[in-house]
Amino acid sequence: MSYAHLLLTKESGYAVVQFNRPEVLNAINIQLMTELVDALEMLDKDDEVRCIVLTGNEKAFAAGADIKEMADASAMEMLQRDQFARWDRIRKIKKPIIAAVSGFALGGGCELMMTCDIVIASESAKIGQPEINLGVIPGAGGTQRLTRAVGKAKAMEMVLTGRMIGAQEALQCGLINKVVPVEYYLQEAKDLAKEIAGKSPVAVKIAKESILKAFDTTIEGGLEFERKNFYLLFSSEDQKEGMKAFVEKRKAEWKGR
Ligand code: DAK
Repeated sequence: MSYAHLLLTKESGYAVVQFNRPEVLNAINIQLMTELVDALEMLDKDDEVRCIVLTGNEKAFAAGADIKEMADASAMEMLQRDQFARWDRIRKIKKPIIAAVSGFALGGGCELMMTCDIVIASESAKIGQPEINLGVIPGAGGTQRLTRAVGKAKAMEMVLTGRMIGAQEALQCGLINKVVPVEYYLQEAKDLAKEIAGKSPVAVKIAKESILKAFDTTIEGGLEFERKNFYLLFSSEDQKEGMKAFVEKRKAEWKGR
């Protein structure tokens, strides 16, 4: 499968999807987004892939939606492009997605990063929601996911000023998982992907689904959902194998079912 704006590589147990529009700091145009959704859905169905790494390059993860593409659009055109539907499909990917972020992650780039499940950043990462400087507001979760991740105070500051924060500040406010020197951020993300790929695929998917449930339910509903999923896993071969392997003091061999 070849893409105009993405590079896709498969390694043992995981895949790396890299944005490839370096001349515009990986600005996300409709084609890139279409390709991204297509690639992620394809990898979600691929049994050889158990975890996905999403990355850009050292200078930019993604500097936002392509401003030139939407500058002259009318509200009706924006509605008809139905970009939200595409962004929503990323949220439905079942396998874990690790964002490996260096340089700019702005606007839609930051929103895409927040849609991922784990974020490894380089020390040079600059993260923000600068839409206010363009006369608009974030359009793909920047007022919602950011607020849930960093709290009202920080989200207000970032969205109302458009100011970027550095990797350390993003780490302190819980927006990302880890900061490493720029030469290691991608390898760190790959190592993590490999580690997750070594777990039971069925348990990993259900764990991701259960954690995400916490964002759209009450604690009561969430605990119920978790309990049912916990019971459900006792119908998997992986649960039998995992517990048997523990008792027999050997490494489990996951079947993914
Ligand atoms: N769009 C288009 N081109 C961009 C771009 C962007 N977001 N960001 C950078 N570029 C282009 C620049 O125009 C320039 O191209 P040329 O002029 O050379 O042709 C090239 O990338 C290099 O950029 P600079 O020359 O500006 O590089 P600097 O290092 O000087 O500055 C910068 C880097 C990141 C500070 C600056 O490029 C910048 O401020 N970029 C814009 C950042 C921004 O405002 N991002 C938010 C965009 S709005 C939606 C979903 C999502 C969204 C909307 C709707 N739906 C579901 C409906 C999201 C909206 C946004 O993200």
